[in-house]
Amino acid sequence: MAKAYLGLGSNMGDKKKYLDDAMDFIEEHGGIKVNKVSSYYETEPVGYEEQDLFLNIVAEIDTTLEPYDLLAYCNTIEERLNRKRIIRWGPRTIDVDILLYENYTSVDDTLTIPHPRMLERNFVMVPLYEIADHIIIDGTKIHDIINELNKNGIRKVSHE
Ligand code: X6L
Ligand code: MG
Ligand code: MG
Repeated sequence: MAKAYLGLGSNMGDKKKYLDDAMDFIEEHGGIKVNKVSSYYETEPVGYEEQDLFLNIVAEIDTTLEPYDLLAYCNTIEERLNRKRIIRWGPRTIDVDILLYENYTSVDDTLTIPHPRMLERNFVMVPLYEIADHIIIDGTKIHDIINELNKNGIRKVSHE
């Protein structure tokens, strides 16, 4: 079994429902066991700013899937939840990213692990730190990455 971290985001329609539906698809896969899920975070859009706020979460999984098979399943979830790619970095019903997969590193047109520029993105690092405060990424303790990060534009939300 490999330990991996997934980052999920939504900024269209019922954002929480899209995140929860995506987590249901993840949980129902026989080769994936969900260990931990972060709180929900409302986050300001990064990259392309003329769009709605995002809701972001991070999940820790154990999986028998190899990285490319896990990626294919993430893409299947995006298709099932009707993701359309119209504007680069634009609005989406759901985005499911592989952030980390064991200590695997891959730089490839279809899959880059760790996820590109994740260390600079508070909408990834803050929820990740909540559920994995001990991990080391690219040789740096997550605690040290978090300390250097600007935490503006991110707010933990309680949906009851
Ligand atoms: C310069 C150039 C600086 C590009 C930043 C950052 C591009 C992030 C794309 C960038 C740049 C991205 C989410 C988001 C996106 C999300 C929030 C991306 C891809 N996804 N903003 N923006 N949450 N808050 O999940 O991450 S688009
Ligand atoms: Mg993505
Ligand atoms: Mg993304």
